[in-house]
Amino acid sequence: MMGRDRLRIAIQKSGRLSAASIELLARAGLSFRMSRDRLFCFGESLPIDLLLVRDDDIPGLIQQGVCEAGVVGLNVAREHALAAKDSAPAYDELIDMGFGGCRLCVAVPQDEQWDGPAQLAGRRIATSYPALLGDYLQRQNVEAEIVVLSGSVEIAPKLGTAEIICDLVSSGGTLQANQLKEVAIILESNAVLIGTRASLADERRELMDLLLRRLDGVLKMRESKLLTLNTSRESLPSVLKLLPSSDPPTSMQIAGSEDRVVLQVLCHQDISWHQLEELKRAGAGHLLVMPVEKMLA
Ligand code: PRT
Ligand code: ZN
Repeated sequence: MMGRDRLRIAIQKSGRLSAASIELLARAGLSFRMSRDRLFCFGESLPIDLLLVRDDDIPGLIQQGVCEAGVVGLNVAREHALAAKDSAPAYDELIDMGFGGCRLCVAVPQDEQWDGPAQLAGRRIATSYPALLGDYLQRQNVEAEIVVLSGSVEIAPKLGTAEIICDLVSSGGTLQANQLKEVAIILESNAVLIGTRASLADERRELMDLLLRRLDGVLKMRESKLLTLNTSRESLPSVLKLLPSSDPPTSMQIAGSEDRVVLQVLCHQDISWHQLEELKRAGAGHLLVMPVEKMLA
């Protein structure tokens, strides 16, 4: 294949993942100009363009080499990879994008008592995820009939198509409204960036690495907190030992005080109440934890 010097990322055209995908890419410093047909966005700040498509088409587009990466639910990425079991996966799961959370569940009628997966033997189960469901049943050593539906799986019991379903759940409201209850989780899903980093040899390899570094930075920053505290010089060594971060802290002298210093440190994960209490016991005062996102907003 001829080398290309622009990278193409496929994202969902309209649906649950569209806005968050664009927002995250924008935060990573990518800006775009939309084509008239609204199917293509030309990358202005970097040579990275977007294709706007149905999410189900994204794994196939990567496989065909039409684009190098895409944002899909882990449910779509895994379903497609499992369905193509004989061929090597055409993409890797590169980054968990941290949005679009849901779970693929088995749900049974509310009035059915649940004693475990063996209960699914010989039953009809409606789903849009036959490969993931088939894999789950196999792991549970259960044989059941899989009825493939492309949408509105939750109404299958009412239509008499199947009494059990396997579908995505987020709030649980849809199951409840259809007198169903969740009994087993097959997959916890988030939106993921999938792509073909390993097989890229031209400029696209560098662009992909740049994109991954930037997304990683944005996602880390999303979870980051800035911890500010002050302490006496005497307590400083024991407070420093307890700081919940591997980043070096900044220290500032308080004006007019010889003894007290202010410390600030960026923490890339949650800071527990227990950690704060330990810092206080070591002599830290005026502790303040601020999400970095709020400070930038
Ligand atoms: O047109 P296109 O094919 O691109 O869109 P689509 O209709 O296939 O996808 P879309 O936009 O509905 O979902 C895209 C992705 O969002 C999915 O692949 C999941 O990774 C993720 N996601 C997160 C969800 C949900 N939450 C979700 N709740 N996808 C679907 N649902 C549906 C579910 O199927 C059920 O009908 O919402 C209903 C359940 O929601 P609750 O809140 O009532 O439990
Ligand atoms: Zn879809």
